Amino acid sequence: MEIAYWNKEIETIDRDSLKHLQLKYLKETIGYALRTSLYKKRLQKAGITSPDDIKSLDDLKRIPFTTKDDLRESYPRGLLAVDIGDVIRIHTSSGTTGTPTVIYHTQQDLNNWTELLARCIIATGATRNDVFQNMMSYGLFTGGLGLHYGAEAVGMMVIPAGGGNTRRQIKLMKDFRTSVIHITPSYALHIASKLEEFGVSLNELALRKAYLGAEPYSENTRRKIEDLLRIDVYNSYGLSEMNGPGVSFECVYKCGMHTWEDNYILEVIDPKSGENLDDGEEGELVFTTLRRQATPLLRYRSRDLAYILPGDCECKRTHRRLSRITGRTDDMLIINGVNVFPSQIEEVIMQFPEVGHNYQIYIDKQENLDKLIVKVEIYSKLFTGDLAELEALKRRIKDELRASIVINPTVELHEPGSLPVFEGKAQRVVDKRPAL
Ligand code: DLL
Repeated sequence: MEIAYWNKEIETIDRDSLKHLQLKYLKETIGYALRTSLYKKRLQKAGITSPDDIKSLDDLKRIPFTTKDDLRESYPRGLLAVDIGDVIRIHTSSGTTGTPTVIYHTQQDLNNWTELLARCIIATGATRNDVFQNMMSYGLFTGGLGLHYGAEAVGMMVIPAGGGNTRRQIKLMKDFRTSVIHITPSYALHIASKLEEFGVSLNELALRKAYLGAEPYSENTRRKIEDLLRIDVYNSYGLSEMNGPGVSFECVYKCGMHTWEDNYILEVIDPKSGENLDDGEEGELVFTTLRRQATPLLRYRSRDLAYILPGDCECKRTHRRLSRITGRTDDMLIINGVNVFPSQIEEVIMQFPEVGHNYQIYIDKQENLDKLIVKVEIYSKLFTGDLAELEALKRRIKDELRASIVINPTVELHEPGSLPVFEGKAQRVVDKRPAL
């Protein structure tokens, strides 16, 4: 098979040269990190006051981990390493409470990110002649704009459709001969189930490939989507703290996701002890940015569990491959690709004086899409009152939730004592989605 590369030299670089490059970039990154209030203190404590204090990649272990809480506590500018005038874009993502995490980008940061996505796209065998329909939402979420610029750099015709509006998505795919889609697994299944309803057959479409990510899915789901849409599905992993998509992506051999190690140092650690694990051992993924100026992050704990696939890939790329994400070490939920922490929901509903002590977060599948139902107990006297008042309360809770978690939940009001009570640790989340 003829293998195409976007940047063959760097994608197939020998491991020794790659490590050399990592060290050079790590020193540069330390230089940027020392300009932020958070890292200045932390690095000094670890005896690192200048990039020259980093002599080898092993010195990375002297640096403490960075957590999502660190990002939240540094909001809005504690991790900004450049002049605000040099920042040209920000992206944010949800934190465990109302405070989001923010990543700033310089022009060079965005150029680097675009380069990574161009590599990913070419690695899947797509070309400039493909028509790319981006069904990830545009905005602060990184799935939309991230792939968008990568696809443009490759020279594809980009349809920036964004998420939702299935009828229009299908019409766009048909009218413009879309050949590559970027989409969450759940939305891909939903679209597949709707083709018939909208009177479109697969023969009228020109689909070849789909890039799926932003939420967990299994090999079986991949095969199902490949069969239903008659396409090749490629797994794509990323997180907003590491730019977003473009961290790890499958090549045409679809045997794990190459992680661009000239841009990220990837460590797999035992989540309990923090010790580094070997290739093949499952643990928490920890990333260090190597090419980011505006928001360098050192040893960021992703909370995602996976392992590195030992051995070489037939595509000759030397950047190591990640397994599927096998789980998380925290309670973050991913609902139709959107990350939600139960604590965010609790924070919103407990603002309402009408709300009692108990609530439940219930998630299920409906027409292949995730459905979120927030069940809350309210004080009984409210049930004897006006129905319209209850409806208004429900709407207010729903609106506040939507504003906070960017998902439109169904809100149910319940009488006190009607939701399950737990003597020990409350089981607030009931996730009825089929196992992966
Ligand atoms: O979801 C970035 C992204 C967009 C990746 C589009 C791929 C495609 P966040 O919103 O910060 O960023 O969510 C990151 O989503 O820590 C994982 O738990 C989960 N996740 C992302 N990709 C995958 C995947 C984007 N392929 C969080 N498989 C991560 C399983 C994934 N989980």
